[in-house]
Amino acid sequence: MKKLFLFLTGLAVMACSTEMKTPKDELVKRLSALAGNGQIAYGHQDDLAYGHAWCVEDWENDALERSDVKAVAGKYPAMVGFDLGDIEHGADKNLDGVPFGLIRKAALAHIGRGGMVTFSWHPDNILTGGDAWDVSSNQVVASVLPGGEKHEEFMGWLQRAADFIESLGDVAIIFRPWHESSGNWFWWCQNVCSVGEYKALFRMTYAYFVQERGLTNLLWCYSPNGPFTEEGYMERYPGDDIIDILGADFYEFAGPGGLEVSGAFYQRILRDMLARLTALGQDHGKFIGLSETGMEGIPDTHWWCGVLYPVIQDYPVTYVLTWRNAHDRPGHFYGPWEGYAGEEDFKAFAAQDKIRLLD
Ligand code: BMA
Repeated sequence: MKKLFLFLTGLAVMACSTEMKTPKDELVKRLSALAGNGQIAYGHQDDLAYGHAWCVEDWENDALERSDVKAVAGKYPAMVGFDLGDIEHGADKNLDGVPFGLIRKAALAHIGRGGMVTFSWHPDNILTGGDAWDVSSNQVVASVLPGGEKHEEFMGWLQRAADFIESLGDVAIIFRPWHESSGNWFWWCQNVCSVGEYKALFRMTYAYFVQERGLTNLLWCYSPNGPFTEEGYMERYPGDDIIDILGADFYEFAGPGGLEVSGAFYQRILRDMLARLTALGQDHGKFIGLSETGMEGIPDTHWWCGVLYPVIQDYPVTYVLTWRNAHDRPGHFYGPWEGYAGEEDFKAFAAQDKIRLLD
């Protein structure tokens, strides 16, 4: 506990002693305050772009005031996530059909209202022509690294992603590329690339964005999926010099044993993960975040207060982001919406002292 206190005090001192000028400084200060006060920002993917049964149509003329979270809890989430998938092709819309113009406008609107924004990225598989989930080749990461047959083309993909981020102007974003590397479902996962290749991919991305393009307002999040051991988590860690947030992704799945069993299993794994992340965060002087979580369709109507909150309340996790409420797939939702069976439970979760929505 003492170690934790010293670490948090250290972060707070770091945040207060320097002159607060850049948007990145402000975001660091904000995360330090959350960690220091034992509070957790609630985030929701795509929150301002669409919800369970609606979607922003005419985004250029829309004030973007609709939000499933706000409809239930009266406030926007503290953080909104968006995905850059398909930006690599110069597409108008991302892989889920969200116009990039809308993503830019929604991100700026949310930041303007005092919120935080995070970007993930599911780029296609440049070697096979498949999508991010195409793991049919174990040569993809090697092919995009310097000397690889796809390196130049891939640098063009990084350029388009960097162009988009640059187009937002002087705002700070939490950037979380190459996520869930400990899984086996993306072309950058551990089953299809070596430790060295993964780290090189991450560091090449960082070097291009930050050193070459001068995108210095990003906070970089590394987010393997759970469960993991400390060694497993750190095996592919790109390095303290480039990572700001130790993230983790982990979902609950309703298994054959029923909700009670799956809830208890999720809690056990999550507790173990957050305990490890807390220790790693202290050792490396980094923020920690639950960068993706949820339960598809939230069949457990007490999931927020009965399953998630009892675990996260015990750890200095700065934010928890639940995945998207797809407007075109009725059962594919991870956040609350008006009329969903667990509305009261979400309201009670949002009202907890430790949980921050956008005030
Ligand atoms: C997944 C699902 C997909 C989506 C992808 C990227 O978890 O929600 O439908 O395309 O995320 O947002």
